[in-house]
Amino acid sequence: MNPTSGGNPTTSKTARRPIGWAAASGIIAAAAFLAAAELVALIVARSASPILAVGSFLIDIVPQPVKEFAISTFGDADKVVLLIGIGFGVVVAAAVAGILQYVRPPLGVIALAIAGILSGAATLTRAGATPLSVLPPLAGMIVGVLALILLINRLRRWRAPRATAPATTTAPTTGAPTPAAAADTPASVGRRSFLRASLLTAAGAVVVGAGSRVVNAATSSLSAIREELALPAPRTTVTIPDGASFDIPGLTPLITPNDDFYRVDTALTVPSVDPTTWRLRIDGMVDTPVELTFDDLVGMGLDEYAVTLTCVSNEVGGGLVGNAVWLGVPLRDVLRMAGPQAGADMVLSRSVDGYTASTPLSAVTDDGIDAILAVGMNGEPLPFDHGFPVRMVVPGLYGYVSATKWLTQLTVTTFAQDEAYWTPRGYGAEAPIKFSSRIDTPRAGTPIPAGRTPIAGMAWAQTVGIERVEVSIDDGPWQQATLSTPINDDTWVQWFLDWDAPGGTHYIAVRAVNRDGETQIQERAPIAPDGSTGWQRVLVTVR
Ligand SMILES: Nc1nc2c(c(=O)[nH]1)N[C@H]1C(S)=C(S)[C@@H](COP(=O)(O)O)O[C@H]1N2
Ligand SMILES: [Mo]
Repeated sequence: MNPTSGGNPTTSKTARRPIGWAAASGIIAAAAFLAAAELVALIVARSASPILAVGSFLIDIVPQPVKEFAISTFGDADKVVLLIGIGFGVVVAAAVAGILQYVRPPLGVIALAIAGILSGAATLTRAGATPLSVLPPLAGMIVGVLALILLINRLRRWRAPRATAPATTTAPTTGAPTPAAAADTPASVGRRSFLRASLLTAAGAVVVGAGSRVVNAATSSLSAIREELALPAPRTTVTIPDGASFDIPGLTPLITPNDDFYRVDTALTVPSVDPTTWRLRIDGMVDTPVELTFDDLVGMGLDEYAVTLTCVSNEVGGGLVGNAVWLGVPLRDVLRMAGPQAGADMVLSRSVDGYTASTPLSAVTDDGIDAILAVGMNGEPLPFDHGFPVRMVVPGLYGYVSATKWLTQLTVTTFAQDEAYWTPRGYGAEAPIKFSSRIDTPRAGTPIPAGRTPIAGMAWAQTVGIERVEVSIDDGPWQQATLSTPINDDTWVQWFLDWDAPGGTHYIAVRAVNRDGETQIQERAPIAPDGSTGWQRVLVTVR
């Protein structure tokens, strides 16, 4: 089977091989280091990829003449050459670390730790570095050290029996041992265990590392595209009326900053959609199917709309509600291009990731409802989390039946014929927002000092408007709160009631009345199938 193992060379080969395997272990541990770092970078600090940080650090510290030499010699490929150089350096250093860990433990671990500290320091020198930037190299260091210890220990276990009993495992005169005999020796068990661990670690590192880097690179070039996206100026803007917001500590701001806006979706990773290749198809029960590019869409003219979004999963008093100034195009104008046919009663909107929502056709075609395709949110292109480049916003309907992000298709159809993502999962096919009110301050669990203090919060009744908000203290009479001036009927309002808080514990309850004269439903309902109801009542402590 193995004609070369007839003579004496086996001795020297056996002696050399563990060093080779130790070097390989070091390289695999380094791969695990980089892969873990890339994965954590993707999650917490996109620009903190250690290998790129070290690369840009080197670019920064390299003397100008060397830089010029590199550019004149390698041209556009200078960065590739640099990365290959670093890669080569990493491989050599990692091999040395592996050998050190085998012959002189824990020198290899120490070497990896130093690499972790140095690359962590390099990431901190980068522009835009935050304290989170040290996490990728730190995670890499931990994973790399663990991998190195694991592999070198297995390597040692494999080599140990061979050293003590070499004669029993090989038969130099007849060649290789029989497979059955080999399977039973401690050496071959050790060998298989080492090789399996090496292979799994190496494969895992390649898949995780390369995958994370590719996703990171793809989405960061998209970040650049988003950053440079010049949306046409709005033809009309939202005017915030005087008295639209109160300056009360603890009260939610009237407009929710994008970073604070709640996020709800089924997407495990945020879809990357390039606006230059984005298309919106409008099909189904229409006279002429239409396909729009991003430029077609924004070319229709953009206007600002202030709309408060609400999630069906918002519990009474909860935070899954936010208000933004959206920039977009009326859905009715877009649908009119295709010409919905008689008999249709639903628009099934579809996201690039397959998510679907069922919206009543009337809600997106009625003149009185500002249903839009939004491309901007609070003065910037839609954030990736919130549906870049195009999403739906429909006042008065819960997000899951109306606010499709990363939108790519609108199919005009019927409720009888089609159903959306959440419909077979226990949620209503149609779900108008149940108007509600919420207490922001004082909060349960945060004691307040006795004396004058505002009770304040938010209330919303999209498309109808809030008529008044009433507060009851310790189940006493309902007192009318002061409302902020609404931006429009689609946005929430703030409210407050001055309270001379006596010491002790008190119940505060709130309810709203909408402009149709209806009082908020008192009876508690769970979020499924179509939204919670109930009056919020909090227990506050006054000291
Ligand atoms: N593509 C897609 N769009 C989606 C969802 C989703 O899961 N996938 N969730 C919807 C739900 S349930 C809500 S409440 C809103 C939330 O929008 P936001 O994350 O921008 O606040 O998005 C809607 N649009
Ligand atoms: Mo939602």
